[in-house]
Amino acid sequence: MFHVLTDSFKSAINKIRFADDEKSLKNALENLKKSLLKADVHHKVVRDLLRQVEVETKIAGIGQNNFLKSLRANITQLLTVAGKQGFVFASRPPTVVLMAGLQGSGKTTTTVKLANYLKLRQKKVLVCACDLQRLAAVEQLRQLCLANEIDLYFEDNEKNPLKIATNALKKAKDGLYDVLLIDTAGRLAIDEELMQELVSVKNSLNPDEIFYVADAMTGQDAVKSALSFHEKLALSGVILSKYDGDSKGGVALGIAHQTNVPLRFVGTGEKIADLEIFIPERIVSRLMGEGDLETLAEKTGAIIDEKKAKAINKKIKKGEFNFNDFLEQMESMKKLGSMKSLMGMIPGLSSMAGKLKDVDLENSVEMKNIKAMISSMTPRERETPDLLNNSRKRRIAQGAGMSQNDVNRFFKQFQNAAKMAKRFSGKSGMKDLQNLLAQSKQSGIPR
Ligand SMILES: Nc1nc2c(ncn2[C@@H]2O[C@H](COP(=O)(O)OP(=O)(O)O)[C@@H](O)[C@H]2O)c(=O)[nH]1
Ligand SMILES: [Mg+2]
Repeated sequence: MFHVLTDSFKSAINKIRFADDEKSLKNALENLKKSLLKADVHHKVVRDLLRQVEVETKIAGIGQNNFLKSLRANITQLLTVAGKQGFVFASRPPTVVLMAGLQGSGKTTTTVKLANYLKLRQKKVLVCACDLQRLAAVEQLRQLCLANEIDLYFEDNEKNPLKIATNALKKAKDGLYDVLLIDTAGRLAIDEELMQELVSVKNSLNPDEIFYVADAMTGQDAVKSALSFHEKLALSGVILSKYDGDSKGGVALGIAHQTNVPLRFVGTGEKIADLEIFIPERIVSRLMGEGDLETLAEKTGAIIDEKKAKAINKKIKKGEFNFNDFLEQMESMKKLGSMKSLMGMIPGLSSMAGKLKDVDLENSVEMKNIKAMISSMTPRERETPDLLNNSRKRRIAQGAGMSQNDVNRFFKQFQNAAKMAKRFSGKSGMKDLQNLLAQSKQSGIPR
């Protein structure tokens, strides 16, 4: 999701060498300024950021290292405002979260994304339908919750959102829920009635969090509307939705600083898995092209069943990883969200993410072909990949309606994947991985 910004950072950083003159510093700053403005970072934010970097770099000595150090420190500072990070649980459950925002900003989708995020982390979550403005709103939420096995509280004949929210809170307490998420009505523009509705829910439920869902595609308008909501409601977090439409990605850099409310999560797609936690240090790593393995590990950790993972790991070590395991791994990958967003978290791959068309794992041709090939195998072949000789491959190709070349190519990929997995699963595996990371960190950003 940050590949546009990441690319522009990289190109700016490449303008300045290890020991260099003022002209290349100017060049680098100019380059950065252009791309930040193009990405719709507010001009004052850009000016202050670059001014600071310029002064600091000059004091420390012009060169790539000092430039990077200063850029990193100042962006981290820009993204960091006082307040909570990620999802924070109240000391006494249920943690009550009020979701607010304009109509169409992504409140309902984000509410379900957040519920799903928490559910994957073994939390008991109740969603409450308090958007009574639009006829179809409750139904939309009901469908989304149903599809994602999330508990929903709604009332058919009640017209007062405050009553519904109050009843939902009672249910959340009685049912020992960890979290209650309240989806509310939006308006096309900010209006007094809507604010009153939100304020009354706020006053009587006393939520632990008030999240404002801001549509990243509206650029600086997202910041303005967040500010007006903040004035009335005292927001505790912003969630930036639709961050996958990346032309105006710069809002993410400025919004916390401009509103003085921490950016907590970012929505990166229409699918329910497309929600990412926003932790400034990690985002800065990503912007600098170093990836974000912590978030990746956390994401996979929430999705992968530990027992199963251990069993697979054992198989990999023994060289027994087979096609059934492969399929299963692919299936669980789907839950991780889009390929593009995952690639952005891997050091060295982040710059590739932008060039990649977003692969929809579930519906990609590759995935379908692989499934077709595996289902053309006999159970024994699936368990024992080494069985595949030429005549078996020919049969599988025919069965899947593909060429033998396709099967060969897939088989090679599978073998490579198994080999890679084996390399990293051994005792030295973690070390290997760490060395790899250390190398990519040392080599700095230009890659
Ligand atoms: N591409 C993309 N679309 C999103 C995202 N979040 C929400 N949407 C879409 O935005 C539209 C409005 O979302 P909705 O949740 O109904 O907005 P609400 O009126 O604030 O509740 C829907 O079509 C969603 O699928 C996102 O992160 N990325
Ligand atoms: Mg809605």
